[in-house]
Amino acid sequence: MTVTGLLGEIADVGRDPRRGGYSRHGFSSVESSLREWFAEAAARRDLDVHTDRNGNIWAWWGRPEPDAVITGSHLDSVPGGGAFDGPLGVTSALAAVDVLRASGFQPARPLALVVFTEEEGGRFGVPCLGSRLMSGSLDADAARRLSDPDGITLAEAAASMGLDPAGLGTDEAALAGIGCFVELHVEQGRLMDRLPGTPSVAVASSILAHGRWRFTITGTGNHAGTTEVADRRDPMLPAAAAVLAARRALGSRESARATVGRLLPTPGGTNVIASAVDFWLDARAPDGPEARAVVAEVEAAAREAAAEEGCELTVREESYGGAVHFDSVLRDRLAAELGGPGGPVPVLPTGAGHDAGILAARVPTAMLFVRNPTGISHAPAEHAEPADCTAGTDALARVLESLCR
Ligand code: HGY
Ligand code: MN
Ligand code: MN
Repeated sequence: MTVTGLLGEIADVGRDPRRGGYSRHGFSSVESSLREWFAEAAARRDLDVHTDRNGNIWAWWGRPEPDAVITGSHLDSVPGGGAFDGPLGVTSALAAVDVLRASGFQPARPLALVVFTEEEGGRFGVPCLGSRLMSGSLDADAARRLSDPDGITLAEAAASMGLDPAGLGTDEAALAGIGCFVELHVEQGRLMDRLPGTPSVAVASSILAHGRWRFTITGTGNHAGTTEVADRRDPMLPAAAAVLAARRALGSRESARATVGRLLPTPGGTNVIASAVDFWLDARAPDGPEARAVVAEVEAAAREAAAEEGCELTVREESYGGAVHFDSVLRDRLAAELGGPGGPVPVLPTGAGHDAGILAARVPTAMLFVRNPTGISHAPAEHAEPADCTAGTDALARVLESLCR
């Protein structure tokens, strides 16, 4: 089946009529039905399916043995996300298996597809949760204590999906079995679309250092109509100062990113001065020190404004990952093999985090990008043309065939 056909099979799962796009949060009933869809699609291809201790789903072509070639991505989304971020990598992997089977190919190395748990960190706040747990880059005890906005812990959510919470954590056996990992992903930007010839496929070079910091500002809840300015301790003002500081911090840093996309006042009444405000800063830069310098600037602005307003501020780092530079041998091999008379396919950086970025610390890892003509992602307008998606499948099939010889 084509990748477009496979995407069509899940096109109605998790649509978000209020936000538009898709809301497919980790550990939700929507994501569970996507996981069931994947398991059935894999079983229909005679792949042996199992779920690991961290909830990641594996589908093996051949016996799980060392030096396996792994490909896959994720099925969860951000709130109101696009149709391709994650699912394009998973459906392309299934479609690539169909291409290889149709050609009579028999892998000489074990080959597996994988769907990682909670890549967007939409429920428990830590992106790439499943690959971080598996690779040991997230402390298992701290992970078990992560809680969602309703106070449900990861341990409880894992148990409710049939996992043993005590089993969450580094999976050295799984890691030892991986010879290399290749993730195909829709490009989250317009670098490819701006290149001459608008190539369908590119190879990733690097990922920005990035993290998430939770700011909590407390003041005095009060009546919007009766409270005079002199009596106000309104946490919204330092919050506003921080949001503006995030943009100011990028002024001299052209490759850095700072975003506040989620802000929650308590209690959140129209005629109420908030007693507290929580918001999350997503900060990214080519290296860790620069990302942390951005955070420091925002925090300083928030502290100054909080002091002026008589509010209290706490800042907590919820996740962080350093810059990723993919395995240069694998990167250059893929770019050359996918190239043609005009030379290798483009090799491009990204500001988006991926499970491949987490695994890169433990195993040789590469990424393929498929062109996104809108350049938009994490929004309903995210797009990839069917012809480019097919080119992506063919590229992934060529890469898997080459790696599995
Ligand atoms: O936030 C990211 O960069 C990714 O989509 N998790
Ligand atoms: Mn994403
Ligand atoms: Mn993604």
